Amino acid sequence: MKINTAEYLISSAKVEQCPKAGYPEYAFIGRSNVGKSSLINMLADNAKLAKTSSMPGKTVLINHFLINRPVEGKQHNAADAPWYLVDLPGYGYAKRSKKAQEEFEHMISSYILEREQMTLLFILIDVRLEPQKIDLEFIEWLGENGVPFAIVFTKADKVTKGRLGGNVQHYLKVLSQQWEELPPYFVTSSETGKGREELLQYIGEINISIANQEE
Ligand SMILES: Nc1nc2c(ncn2[C@@H]2O[C@H](COP(=O)(O)OP(=O)(O)O)[C@@H](O)[C@H]2O)c(=O)[nH]1
Ligand SMILES: [Mg+2]
Repeated sequence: MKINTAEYLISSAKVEQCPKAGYPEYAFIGRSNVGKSSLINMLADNAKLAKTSSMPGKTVLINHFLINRPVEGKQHNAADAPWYLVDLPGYGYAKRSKKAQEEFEHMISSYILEREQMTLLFILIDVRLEPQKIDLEFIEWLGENGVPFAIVFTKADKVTKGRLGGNVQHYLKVLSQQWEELPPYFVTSSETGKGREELLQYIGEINISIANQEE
């Protein structure tokens, strides 16, 4: 699929405030600092779209971006159909108060469970790290709730090729203790653009199958 335009639309504190159009929606989530903003910018080929920040935990809003804004009077191809990209706040930010943490969890879970347009959730995992409890628990929660998701390993440029393959396989092995069938996964680097084509193609294929169902 092609990205013709990518623009920031709105930040919402609640799922009810999110945009109303029924475009397919792909949300990105992960621990603070996992590389979410960088990945979104890399996908959109716009270094400033989602603010990257070295200060974790700042964003506590649901950020909607519109990819491929429809042009009035012009038919779009399935390959460059409009979709929403959603930047969800990072979890696992230790400095939140208990109350803030509860509000945060409520916001995330209501978005994930109630947002009808949400087609797929991408969970970002720093490929350098041992599987983290917080991510594994989150993935388990998604499974319990039947939420469709895929895994995006980030920062692939930060490890050697050998360790990259080894870490990915190790992660999948840990997941396979929980899961009979492994989720789709992508290995990416925002520095080098690795994984961009694969991710966009995957999203494009889902968009096409949704468009075909609607016909
Ligand atoms: N080398 C490298 N650094 C990255 C990559 N992705 C993110 N970073 C760095 O990791 C830090 C956190 O990235 P950011 O996108 O702000 O993470 P977020 O908190 O998940 O949105 C920043 O210093 C980024 O420059 C990557 O693919 N490769
Ligand atoms: Mg960010």
